Amino acid sequence: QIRVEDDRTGLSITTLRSALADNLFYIQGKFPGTATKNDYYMALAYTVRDRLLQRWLNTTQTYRKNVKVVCYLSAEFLIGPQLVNNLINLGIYAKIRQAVEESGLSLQELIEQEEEPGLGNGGLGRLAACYLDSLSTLEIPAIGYGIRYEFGIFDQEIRDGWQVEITDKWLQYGNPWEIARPEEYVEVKFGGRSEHYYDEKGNYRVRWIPDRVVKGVPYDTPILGYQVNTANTLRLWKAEAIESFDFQAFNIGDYYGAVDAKIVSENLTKILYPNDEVIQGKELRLQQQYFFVSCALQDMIRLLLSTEVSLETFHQQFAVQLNDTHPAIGVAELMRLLVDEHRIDWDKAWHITQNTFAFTNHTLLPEALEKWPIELFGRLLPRHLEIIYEINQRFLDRVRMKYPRDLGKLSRLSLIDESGERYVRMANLACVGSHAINGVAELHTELLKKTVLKDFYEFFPEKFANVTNGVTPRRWMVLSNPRLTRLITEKIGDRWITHLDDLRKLETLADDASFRQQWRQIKQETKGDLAAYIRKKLDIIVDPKSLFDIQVKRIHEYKRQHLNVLHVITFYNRLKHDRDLDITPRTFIFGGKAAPGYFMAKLIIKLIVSVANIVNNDPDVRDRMKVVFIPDFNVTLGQRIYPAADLSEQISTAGKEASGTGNMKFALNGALTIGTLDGANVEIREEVGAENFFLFGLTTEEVYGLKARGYRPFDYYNQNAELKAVIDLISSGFFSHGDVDLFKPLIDNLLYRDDYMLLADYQSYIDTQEKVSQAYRDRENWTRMSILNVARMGKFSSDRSIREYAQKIWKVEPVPVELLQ
Ligand code: DL6
Repeated sequence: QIRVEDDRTGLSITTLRSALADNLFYIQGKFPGTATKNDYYMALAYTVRDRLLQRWLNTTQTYRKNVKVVCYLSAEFLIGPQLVNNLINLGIYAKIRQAVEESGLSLQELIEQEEEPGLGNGGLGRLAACYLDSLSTLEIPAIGYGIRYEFGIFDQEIRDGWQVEITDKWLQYGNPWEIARPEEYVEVKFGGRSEHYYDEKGNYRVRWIPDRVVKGVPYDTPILGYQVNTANTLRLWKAEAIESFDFQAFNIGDYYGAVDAKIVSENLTKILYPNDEVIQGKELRLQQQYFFVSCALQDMIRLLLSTEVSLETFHQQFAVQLNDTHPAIGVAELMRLLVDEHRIDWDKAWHITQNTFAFTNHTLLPEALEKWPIELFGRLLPRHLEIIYEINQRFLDRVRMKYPRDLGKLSRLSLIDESGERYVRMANLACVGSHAINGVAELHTELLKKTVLKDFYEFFPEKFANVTNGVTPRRWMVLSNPRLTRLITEKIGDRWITHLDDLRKLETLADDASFRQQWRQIKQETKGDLAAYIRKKLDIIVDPKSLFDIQVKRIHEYKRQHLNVLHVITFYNRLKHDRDLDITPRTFIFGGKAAPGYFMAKLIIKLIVSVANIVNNDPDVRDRMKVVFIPDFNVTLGQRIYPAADLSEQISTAGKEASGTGNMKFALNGALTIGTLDGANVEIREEVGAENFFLFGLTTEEVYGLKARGYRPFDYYNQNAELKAVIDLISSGFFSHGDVDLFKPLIDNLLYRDDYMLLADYQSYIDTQEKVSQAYRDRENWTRMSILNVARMGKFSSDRSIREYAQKIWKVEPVPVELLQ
């Protein structure tokens, strides 16, 4: 009997080759002779997507049967390139490679064609992506809801040392991973007024008469779990104009007017705001937030009603997680939908709403707490403002009962900031409208309870919980570090990929010299790959045998890339003073984007590049140090960089970094950490052991204490000759062609303000870096420490985080998917 495989699902090499050729012809419309690499990439992507569809459609089908679904609402999803991840999760990497090679192509070259969807700024968006991966892998029903930005995070170029932002046209050649569902569009209203009336039964009602309506069109991307049938959906919304509305609103025949309306509507989802920790309060941003949240909630209601289940069970059908305050308007929107549109009475609607939402806070920085001027808010969302006032009144009545006459409490807890210009406080709305509130690392949650959310903690202590962040071992190890994955799997089997605690089995191997040799060899080869990349892209030669000391993350003063630079210059000065100094050679590697309007962050990049130019061209220090700024740090580059690190720089001022996740990616790949007691560093150190972690710097309490006593950075400068020499060298124009003004803003800031206490931490940092250098010389022991770091990283799998959310907050269970159709 001859079995013929379906071209779209078959997995034999012959079928895969023929599917690739077919897709090239029928989808890309190309003969092999004229096809570009991108055509081949697209043909391959469609070949893989075909093999995903059965799982995806069966998953969607399974969820129609009354299962509780997690809806993760996030303004950002930084999912990274999809091709390899899907190959790994489908378990067909090797077969596809063979099929591609037998077709005369290089898989690596095709992989490099993929434009990553840069739909996020950094940690918060990447965390959302790791969580989607874990939700699918754990077979938990979930939908990610967000925005399909046409232009994601800008591409970064460095010109003359300065960051230049280039538009990210990630959709220009099409996106093979998404499927548009125009028939499932929803309408979203803006502006206008609310009208209060009595309905046919004499009940008091409110309706919203908007002055503008926009269409939200969903685009779905499958998120396949690792070697399971579950493929959850990431549903991103694109704004479009509603033709009929345009033609009613504008005089018929006013063609240009109608076109303008279309442009205005579509602008809504054009661009991702490129700021992470600072809010800008732009009207379009509030429109974006409301737009995707309204689309998502309407979508959920439609899903629910299509199964003929009562809307009053909404909170039993959906657990909606607010990823920071960006989707917090959802609290008011769900109330509006339930009360105004579905005529559920207020108290019942409030019960549903509170039991639906849970809120994750991702920052302690006051400048990141979102608030919207009342005038703007009321103009855009007049009905929501009324609803927020009503929620506030009822809530403040309870506050008054609990704390009679405490006006301070009342004004701090109020959803409205009335200390000057009036604002709606989104964090307060999220706290009041949710049944659970969490921080993203133990220290962060504790600090939330003591500082920014103190009054809420005192009022609703039962709502608070901690869920420490995690990262997915599929992307951040299996995909990005295939060599180490192979070695580990050879030794302990492959269960660790979904049960990261299994890495503990490596502990005993840390004492095995031949295992250590293999471990070292792999790190060396991976560093060699990064060195080759640096040479190709930047024409800088770095020595893979030197210690790779890496800091990659968004550029921000609190993350203190400039403290790292102070060390680089100290290292340089020491070498210059004593040319025979027996120093451990280092390559200092930096990467990260600065928010376009953040002058100081851009100046820090300029400083790094300027120092690099001097150091890398100074024959006195040749072969002993190099400094590299790798432009355009993104997920794809992260996959190259994390596995190549010896040392991970996690040096934020204690009490400022909520968690960090880069710290986890580095350590999982065998880098040792130099870090402060900040964010999840604290827990990483607890897990890997203090002896395998390079700790320095003030604790959070010491930071607070020193600030309270009156911190005088200038005294540190004055009293520390080596620090003074470093600062003076920058000020002298040594790194800026004699320009003494260039770095003055940065230096003045350090000497006279130093909000992030670099000067207070300088000596401790330098001393600890010296310990790092010494430790690196003992290669056997360093390797031992590296192995133990990896062995003890089990806690930091996003699978563990998702299990905690599922049990503590969402109350959801896995629902395995069977392939029925
Ligand atoms: O929780 C994910 C990530 C944390 O690991 C980082 O420590 C934190 O800085 C980041 N927060 C943001 C803030 N954006 N907002 N709002 O990106 O979240």
